[in-house]
Formats: sequence, structure tokens, C-alpha cells
Amino acid sequence: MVIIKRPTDIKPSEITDESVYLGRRRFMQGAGVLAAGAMLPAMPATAAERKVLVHDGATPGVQEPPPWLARQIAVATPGPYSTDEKVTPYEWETHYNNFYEFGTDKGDPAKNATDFKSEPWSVEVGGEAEVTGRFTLEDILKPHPLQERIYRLRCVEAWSMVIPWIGFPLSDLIKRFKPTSNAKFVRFQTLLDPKQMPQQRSLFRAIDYPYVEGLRMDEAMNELAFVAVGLYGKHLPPQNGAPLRLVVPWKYGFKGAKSIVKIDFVRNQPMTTWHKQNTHEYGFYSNVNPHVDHPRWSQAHERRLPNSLFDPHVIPTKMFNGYAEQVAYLYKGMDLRKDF
Ligand SMILES: Nc1nc2c(c(=O)[nH]1)N[C@H]1C(S)=C(S)[C@@H](COP(=O)(O)O)O[C@H]1N2
Ligand SMILES: [Mo]
Repeated sequence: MVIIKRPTDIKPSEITDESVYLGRRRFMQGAGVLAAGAMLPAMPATAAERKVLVHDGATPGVQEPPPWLARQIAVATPGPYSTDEKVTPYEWETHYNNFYEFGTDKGDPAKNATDFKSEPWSVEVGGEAEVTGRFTLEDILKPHPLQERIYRLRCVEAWSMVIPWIGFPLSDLIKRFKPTSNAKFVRFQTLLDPKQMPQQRSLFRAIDYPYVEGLRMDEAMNELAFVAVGLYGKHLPPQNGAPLRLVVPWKYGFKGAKSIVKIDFVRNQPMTTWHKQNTHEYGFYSNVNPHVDHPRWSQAHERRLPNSLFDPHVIPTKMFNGYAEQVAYLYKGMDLRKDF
């Protein structure tokens, strides 16, 4: 096992004071506007400008992130590939969750994860790569400027949300470990800690733990694959996978493993949690696909949350969750009914 040195800290000169930064950011959308902004510092906001969406309410009882991470999140900038669809309210994103380690009802994770400790945290990186070892959260995150990506999230259960994540491209993280040509897949593992995660010590576990997910290497290197450390301009609440989780917007939500502690570069397709649980119902690829139904329900439509009995808000599901332009090339020549 090779331990790499902690990446040198960001030089103070590289960190712009937050208030200056926030003021300047209003003018940053488009170089032309930047020049005009320099002359007219009091120029009002226009529709073309976008700012990071920030939830300004406390999440009571939830552990605060370390100050360096809070600072990093505070200077996140709007990133590419964001949808302009209506964003799902913070309350829904943080109180309607799948995180079976904390319970199988949608409200369980928010209730049972409040005392979850996401600091100190470390991630073990192993397998077919030149750089492997155990890294602190700071080692993992510090080199990456953070951005906001407003992505659709389509759960295999046929509901969906629109979530403003804060994070960075997974490919940027992977490159730092220099995977070798033997690395054909990458495997992600969630924390195993029965003391903190009540379902892991339950006799009536719904699934096997630790939770494992995986991507083919070229999928993992696609520009949309994202490591999230926050949402709505703030750190991730534990129920959403603090301190870091995967977001793969063209696949069903369960591909996005939460609270990751281990990343392995492997030669063979890894056995993943839901695929193992029910091989006929949950494929390894699990690309969002309105033409391939789940054996027990249709995938042609989805309930876009929030909804209600009187306003079910059912919309058609799009191929690759609407991201075909960015990802369809990955599956050229594959039969997506077979490799579902
Ligand atoms: N470790 C772990 N990761 C997980 C899950 C889980 O149960 N355990 N659920 C998945 C499913 S089914 C979905 S839809 C998304 C939900 O993410 P969210 O609660 O942040 O919206 O997390 C995924 N990641
Ligand atoms: Mo899901």
C-alpha cells in the first residue's frame, strides 16, 4: 500500500475572500459581461446570470462540516450540464430518502441519521492503480474546486427530483490515482458501521451490507459522473450521503452510493448490492430507460416530486434520464434490454 503525501494546501493567495468573491460572481457569467461588470460594479442582476442556489436554514442536530470544507463549499460556482427545470424543495430532498442503512421508510434516514459522524473520515483507495492507500477526507477533497450541478435524479421506484448538488467531476478524482490499463471497472463502498447504522445490526436487513456500487471505467470517466459533497449550497446532510457520495444522473438513483469509504479499481465487473439482491430486477448498468420496464412496474413515467394525491405530477421518463447527448456513445452496439 502506498501512502501519498497530503496535497499541498491551497495557497492563501488563491483563496478569494468570500464577500469579494460573492460580489464578483454576479458578473462572472460570460466574458462580455465580465468586462461590462468591471465598469459598472452596481449593475443589476440579469436573467442570464446564475448563482448557486443556497438553502439558508439550519439543519438542526446535524454535525457541521470541518471549516476547510465549509469554506470550499461556500465558494462553489455554477457548473455545466445544469437543468433549468424547477428544483425540488430542500425539505423534500432531505426528508424523502433512500438510505437503507438508516431504515427503509422514506422518512427514516432523516430521523435516524442526525447523530451520524462524517468527520473524521477517510477513504481507502485500492486495486489496479499506481496511487493507492488510505486518504483523509481533506486529502480527497481539497484539490478540487467545487461546482453546482442541478441534475435530475430518477429513482428506480419511478419517482424523480431535481437536485442542486455541490461537488466535482468523478473523473478528476480518478485521474489522481492513475488507474492502470487493468482497471476496467471502479467499485464504490459505503461505510459499514452497525453502531451508527441501525439497519446494519437488524436481524431483518432488507439488503446486504456494506452497500456496494460500481461503474465501468469509461462510464466513471464520463463528464456527468459526479462526486457530491453538498446540496443547495450547503454540506450534505447525513441522510443524503455525507460526507461524500456518488451522483450518476443518467442511471437509476441506487447507482449513487452514499457515504463512501472505499474505492477500488478492478478488472472484472463488481457484484453490486441491488444486482445481487435481485439479479432479474436490477441490472448492473441500470441506465434510466423508459422502454425497459421493471418486472413489477412500468418505467415509462415517473412522479416528479413534490407531488400529492390530487396532483400526482406524472411526467414521461426520458432515455438516459434526458442525458443521451452526453452518454449514449458509451452503449453503442449494446443491447440495453439484455444489459439493463
Ligand atoms: N449506501 C446507500 N447508498 C444509496 C442508497 C442506500 O440505500 N444506501 N439508496 C440509493 C437510492 S435507491 C437512491 S434513489 C439514492 C437517493 O439519494 P438521496 O436520498 O440523496 O435523494 O441514493 C442511493 N444511494
Ligand atoms: Mo432509488
